[in-house]
Amino acid sequence: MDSRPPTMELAPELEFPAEEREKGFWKKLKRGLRMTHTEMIEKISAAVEGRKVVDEETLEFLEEILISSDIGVEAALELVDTLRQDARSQEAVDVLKLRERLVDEVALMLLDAPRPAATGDAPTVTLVVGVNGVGKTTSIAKLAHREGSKGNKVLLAAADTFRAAAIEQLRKWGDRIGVDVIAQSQGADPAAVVYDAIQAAQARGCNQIFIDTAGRLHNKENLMNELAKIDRVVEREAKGWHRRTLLVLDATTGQNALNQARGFADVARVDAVLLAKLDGTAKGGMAVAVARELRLPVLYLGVGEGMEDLVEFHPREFAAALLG
Ligand SMILES: Nc1nc2c(ncn2[C@@H]2O[C@H](COP(=O)(O)OP(=O)(O)OP(=O)(O)O)[C@@H](O)[C@H]2O)c(=O)[nH]1
Ligand SMILES: [Mg+2]
Repeated sequence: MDSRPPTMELAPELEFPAEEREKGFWKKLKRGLRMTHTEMIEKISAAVEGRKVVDEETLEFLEEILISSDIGVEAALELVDTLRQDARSQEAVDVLKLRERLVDEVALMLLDAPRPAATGDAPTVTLVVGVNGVGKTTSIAKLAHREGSKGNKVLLAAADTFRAAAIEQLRKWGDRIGVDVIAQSQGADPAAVVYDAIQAAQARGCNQIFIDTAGRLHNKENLMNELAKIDRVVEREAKGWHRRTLLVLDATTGQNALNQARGFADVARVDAVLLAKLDGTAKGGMAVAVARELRLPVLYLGVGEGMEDLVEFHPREFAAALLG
């Protein structure tokens, strides 16, 4: 049975509200982080082997391990520094406590990162952006499925009009999850598709719209204009709706994904990140770098190719699955 997170001594503010925990949450999160977790734990075990206390040499190994997990240099140095201070003030830190300390510190770090504005019950338009192949369309399907199962009425907008196959892919997902897809033909103006989608959503009483976009970043100006145009349509047509732009990053690309995020932040407002393909990489530490270095809230994690393979991001659970 693997449905509950391990119990650990954590500050009360790190406790995870049980009512938010979905069925299978912990299992999916663990599965998504398995490669990262295994690699980190193996390396940490090797670094502390034969030692009883955390000494300076262990701390140096640890620093390398943390950096190689893609949590970012800044976060790695800060974590190691905290442990160094522990070692000074308490004379000796037991190696058995090391992982517990790391879990706590990583969780605190993530809790300290910006959080997205609460949407309450407001109907929401989510513009989903990201470069080619990062997992936008699949993630939209997962989000739509998730919202649908919570009782929300969802509509998808096929605003990636660049390729006919992209529209077809979204339609297929729509059929599979039982959600309407608003589309025009290939080459149509993406903003016009979004306009149609908002009208349809209002007519059909939908309260969640997800907009699929094309992932071309090679021409920044084009992309900027396109996203700005979509944004104007949403602002004008979806009055009273909550608007957000969700950036999808491919976790397998590590530091490269962080650079993509910086690129997107230059051309559009980015409110939050969905970190996809966590299941296929040992670079799961990236979520920390996104929160810490980019100062962007991570909202969701993609942990597989199926419609159920999505988990909400929660700092304490993430830290526990990463290092606990
Ligand atoms: N393992 C795994 N694969 C994923 C995940 N998310 C997406 N994929 C796969 O990544 C590939 C690309 O996904 P898409 O959703 O088509 O990506 P996209 O960003 O829409 O791609 P473009 O529309 O071409 O820009 C597909 O084979 C997906 O099944 C994930 O969380 N885990
Ligand atoms: Mg796509």
